Amino acid sequence: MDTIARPPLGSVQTGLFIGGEFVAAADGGRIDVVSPHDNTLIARIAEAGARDVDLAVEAAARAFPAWSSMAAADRGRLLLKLADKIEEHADELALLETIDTGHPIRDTRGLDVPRTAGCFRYFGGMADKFQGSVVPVERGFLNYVLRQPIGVVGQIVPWNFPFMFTSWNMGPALAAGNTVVLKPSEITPLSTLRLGELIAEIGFPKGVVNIVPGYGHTAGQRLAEHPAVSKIAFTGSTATGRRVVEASRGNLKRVQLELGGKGANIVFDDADLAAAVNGSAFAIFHNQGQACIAGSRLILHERIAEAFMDKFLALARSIRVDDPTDQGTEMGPLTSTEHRDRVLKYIDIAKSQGGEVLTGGAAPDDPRLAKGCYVLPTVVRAAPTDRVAQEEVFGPFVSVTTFKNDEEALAIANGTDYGLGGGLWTRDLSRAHKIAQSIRAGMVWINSYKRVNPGSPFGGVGQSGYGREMGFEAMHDYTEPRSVWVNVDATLPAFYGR
Ligand code: TXE
Repeated sequence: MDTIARPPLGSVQTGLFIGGEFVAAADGGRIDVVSPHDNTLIARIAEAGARDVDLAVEAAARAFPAWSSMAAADRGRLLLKLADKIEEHADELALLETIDTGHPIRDTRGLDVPRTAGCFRYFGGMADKFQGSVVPVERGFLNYVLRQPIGVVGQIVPWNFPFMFTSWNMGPALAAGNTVVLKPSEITPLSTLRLGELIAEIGFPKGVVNIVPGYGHTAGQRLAEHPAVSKIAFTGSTATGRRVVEASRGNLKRVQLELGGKGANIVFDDADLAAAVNGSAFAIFHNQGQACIAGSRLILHERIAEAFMDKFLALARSIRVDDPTDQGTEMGPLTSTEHRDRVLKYIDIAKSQGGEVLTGGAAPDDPRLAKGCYVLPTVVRAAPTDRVAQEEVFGPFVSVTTFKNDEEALAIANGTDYGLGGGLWTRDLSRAHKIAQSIRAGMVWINSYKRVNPGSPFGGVGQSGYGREMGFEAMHDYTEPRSVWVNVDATLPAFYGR
């Protein structure tokens, strides 16, 4: 690394990872990576431009024939080794992710890193278990369906869970036999570059994985439009997702979109209140609210609203906001100054529409945190149609509203353009399932929130995108079906009579 702000970081490669080597950018471009804790420079890395993306795609295309024809179990074994390697380096990777993103160290150590290893392990095991099928067609014919890898896959990853999302993208793509060009966010590239080093150490064939940090409008745009890329997977904002769809038109590549969300979190009057308060706080404040599935709209039954809010506000005010490298920190800074400013702007927007800030609504006044991107846990009473209850704020910012009956709760929950995650808290079994089936979302949690597992499909509907990550769904999405017909014992009709 060129610049190391904190000694425990050690050294991380700063080049682009193309064809199994770390190389400088073709035009020598650099990106400054800064700490969200105090905005000091952490590293200066190579900036991929369009030319570098082209080189990475060429490397991936060269690697594709051998990788896709390798025994699936051998591909799986490499992914399993990668999972082990991540666990061996867990402490170092957690610290790197914390310093780059601002996630509290207890979260990167307890969630981000183990989930990343777990995802690679899941898809390592999946590689040789994912099967085609035989279709019962007419007598005399055998019809079987192969699941073929798609080819070179482009993946554009955001800054909110950079390490974990890298595994969500790479895991199924590689297990299915595709080769990958992944563009991490320009804001948080470090853990993914370190992953590139581990991939090289393990002995993945050169060019199977290529990592090209760069800006969206240059490197991201080129990857999305590249004629030799057969599928583009994008995680990010709905607006940029639309641009990716536009860019993908040229070669009609497959597109998978995991976009924004505005998670409804409904608390019914028969809920276990203590559990609902705790779960709802995790739903919005974990990762500083920078999660597409965050429970950013609290929808409370009017009978329990006051009791719920007393406890919820007390909990929100007690959350320890501090330096993310400190073991006791519960909430760190947002990941960039630009994003912190965007979140703070929503506090003015809320007020301008009559919203009432019940707690937070500002940066902490602790002088130790003054240079960082910190925002206090914020709770705002707002009408369901207000902008803060409709638009993705993507910070530790939750809007609160009340309802009178189940129908009204559901109407509020479904009253946005998004449809990613949603939760509900109740002891009534039939209500729980009924509402779960009626919420417009890709994932619903009952008496819980924000659970994910590499086996369970993840993705959204509406403006939250399409396609699914994780599980068998992801393997389907990273393969093409090929239907093969065999005449085993059929007399063909004489179409032409001769
Ligand atoms: O996202 P962008 P931004 C939402 C969240 C946040 C908002 C804006 O609401 O406040 O988006 O964040 C790459 N072609 N989410 O501006 O622009 C970019 O380099 C190809 C939700 O950071 O979507 C980065 O790698 N790629 C979310 C990635 O897209 C382009 C995660 C995300 O950036 C590109 C992040 C282009 N023209 C933000 N422009 C989630 N779903 O979890 C940018 N990129």
